[in-house]
Amino acid sequence: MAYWDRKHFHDNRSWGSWCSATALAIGLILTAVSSWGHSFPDHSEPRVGWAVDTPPAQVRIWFDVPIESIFSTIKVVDANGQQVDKLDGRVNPADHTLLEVSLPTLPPGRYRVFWNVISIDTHRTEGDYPFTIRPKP
Ligand SMILES: [Cu+2]
Repeated sequence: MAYWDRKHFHDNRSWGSWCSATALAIGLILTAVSSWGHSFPDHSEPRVGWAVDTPPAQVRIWFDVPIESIFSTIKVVDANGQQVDKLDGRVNPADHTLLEVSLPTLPPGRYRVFWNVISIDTHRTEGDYPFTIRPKP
C-alpha cells in the first residue's frame, strides 16, 4: 500500500457539498476518519512499480469499496505520455470494485497507469502508478 501514489479531492461543483462538509467537520478532528467513503486501490495487475517480462493484456486495479461506472476512468501512457491503451477503460460489470482497461501488445518500456474514480457515495479519488515491461533477453 505504501507504494500507491494516491490523491483525494472533493469536487465541490456538483458532487462534493455533503462530502466537503463532512470532511471539514470530521477530517480536521481525526484525519483517519476523513478517508471514510473513499475508494482506494487495494491491489493491481501489473503490480505497482513491478517489471514484467510478458506484455500484459490488460491493467486491472481492485479498489477497497465499489466505484461508480460512469465517472471512473483509467488510462495507460508510455514514457512519452502517449496513451497506449485500447480506450476501453471501465468498471467491470460483474465486480464494481474492479477498474480495468485493455492493452495492445506493448513494446518493452516504462508505462504509467492513471486512475480517477468516484465511489458509490460520490467521493472522488485519483492516483497513478508505474510499471515496466522488460526487454526480451
Ligand atoms: Cu470525499
